[in-house]
Amino acid sequence: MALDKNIQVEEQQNYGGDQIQILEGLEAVRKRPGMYIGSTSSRGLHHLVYEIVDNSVDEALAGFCNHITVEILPDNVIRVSDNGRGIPVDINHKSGLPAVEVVFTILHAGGKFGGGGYKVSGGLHGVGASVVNALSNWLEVNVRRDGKIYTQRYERGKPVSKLEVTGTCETENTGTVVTFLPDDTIFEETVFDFNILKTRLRETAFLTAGLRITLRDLRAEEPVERSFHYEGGIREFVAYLNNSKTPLYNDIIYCEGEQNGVLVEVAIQHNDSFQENAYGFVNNILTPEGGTHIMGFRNALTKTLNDYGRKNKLLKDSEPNLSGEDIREGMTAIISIKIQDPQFEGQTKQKLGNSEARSAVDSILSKNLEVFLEQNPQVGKIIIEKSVLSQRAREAARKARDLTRRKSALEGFSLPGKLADCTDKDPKNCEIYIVEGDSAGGSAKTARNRATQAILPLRGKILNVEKARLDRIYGNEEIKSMITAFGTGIHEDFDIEKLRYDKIIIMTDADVDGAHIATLMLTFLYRFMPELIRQGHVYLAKPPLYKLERNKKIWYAYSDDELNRILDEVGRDNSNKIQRYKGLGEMDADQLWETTMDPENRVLLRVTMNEDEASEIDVTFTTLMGDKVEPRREFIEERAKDVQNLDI
Ligand code: TSJ
Repeated sequence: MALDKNIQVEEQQNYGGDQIQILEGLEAVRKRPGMYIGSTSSRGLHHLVYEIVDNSVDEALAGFCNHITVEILPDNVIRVSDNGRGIPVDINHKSGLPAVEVVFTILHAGGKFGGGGYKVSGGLHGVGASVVNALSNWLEVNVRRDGKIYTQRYERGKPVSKLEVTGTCETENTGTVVTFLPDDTIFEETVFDFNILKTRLRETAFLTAGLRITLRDLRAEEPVERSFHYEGGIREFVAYLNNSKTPLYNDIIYCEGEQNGVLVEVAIQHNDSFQENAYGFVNNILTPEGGTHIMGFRNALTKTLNDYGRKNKLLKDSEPNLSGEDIREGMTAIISIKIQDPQFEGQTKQKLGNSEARSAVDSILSKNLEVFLEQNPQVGKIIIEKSVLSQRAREAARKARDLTRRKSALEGFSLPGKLADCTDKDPKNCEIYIVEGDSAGGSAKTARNRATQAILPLRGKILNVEKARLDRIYGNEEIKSMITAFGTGIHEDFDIEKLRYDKIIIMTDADVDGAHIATLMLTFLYRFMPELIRQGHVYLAKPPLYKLERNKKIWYAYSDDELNRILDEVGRDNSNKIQRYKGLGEMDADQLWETTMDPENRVLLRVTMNEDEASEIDVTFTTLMGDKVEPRREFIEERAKDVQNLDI
């Protein structure tokens, strides 16, 4: 196939070697990078890598590539290599440039060419290689094709050499290598995070069955390498997400199909938890806001299971239909579609709008799920029985909630008895300390600034919401008092405008138990009020680990490193008195104020979450809070080195 027919460049006026026009295109990218890659923060920086990798994934989807390697070289240079056909190098007649140069110098060329087939690079920010080139200090491309090695170099988007043959290779040895250094005058952050790349590349490997993706970090003396390769694709993704949970049946329900140009793949397995854990992907891009593909999925699931339950008398005629929520309780699922021209809608342009996606997912899943249930009646029975239990718990929870609502309407708004509220009523100035144990709660009440700091002591370990159904959660005293104290309500009643405190500060002992209680608290907030975390209202207090006394002077150290720094400064001899704090209770109120609560001196850790890693956050919580010991031990060992990193 002639290449010039294969390449369509959007900006017609850019043709004919009109260099100025072309440069203007990329200059626009440098002027307003956010428009093209979302942001110039760490997120945008990592996005550059995905933009390049997506091109290799397209080559894999087309069936010509089965291995992609991503390397972080010293000085945060990135190298992406694949064993595909190699980007075409012949001259594109319209522009007079080699095809590969068009890819790197003309805006949007990347997502447009090679018509036919499904392109992940045509997605949300799928703006292609030219944007990465424009935002790189330098970029080098290396193509192996027809027994030759071709090379070209660019600086800030402009070619500084012609495409040249720089060597030869076996004709069977084909592929593309792109190496680049992100421009440090554009990005606020230029250091790559291995874990962020690892999560995303693992996800990409799950979504592209059979493709191997290797990630290598060559910045330190000891190279670090991870390789991802899943013959089972999204089936293995679901198994991975359920790894630390107990599945309710062994099979992973799986189907794939195509309808009106939409490729659909779905994998489902229920576990004994009470959370829904479903992720939709459009052209390999996560869609947290959902859209038509998710609507089709939900409709098919609810209808097929109700029909199945009725037909097989698992649901009595007298019983109401199961709701979608009942069926999705404890369900882990991946819905992955590939579509030629995805339309994203809504405020954040993250919600899929294509109506053909809804009907494709709906009919492909309905057909296949019905067959699966007929062939696996034991699985059908388990899902229906679980859903009926969920339905009853939901009904009980609703009644309990209605009762509370009616009660508070009668009695007026009443705060929990244990809360020592602050006097200032402007939420902007106020903070609430959630404190473990009544005794630490007592010191905190004495220590606090009554005007702006409220204290809510909780008794012992709070309920693990990963392991409880809704009715128990809403019946739990500690959880009820947090909900009323915050003022926001919960679920469909949740309203962040009603939040009574700007900061919610979790204060626990600096030991293993304290960390466990903090995790239980975060789990509750993440599952039931994620908006509080998203908007940055949730913090962990950091009490000191050591008190050092020397010649009547006192220092507090919040880590072993800090203690050593102080000791180096003041001298290591026997006039040092070092106390290791085992709990908040060992400090008197003055010390607690000075070290942990005084806004002038304290250390607060803000809890954040990276929405790009949504599926990984779930793995974090269920691994930490689930019953299985082995996955938890592995997880903690793997993360032990960056425990101070609070991104959940
Ligand atoms: F776009 C890019 F430069 F960012 C990039 C593209 C970066 C990397 C690492 C790889 C690639 C890439 C592109 N890998 N493989 C391809 N394949 C093609 O561009 C290609 C090859 C052959 C034909 C053909 O019709 O013969 C068509 C295409 C689109």
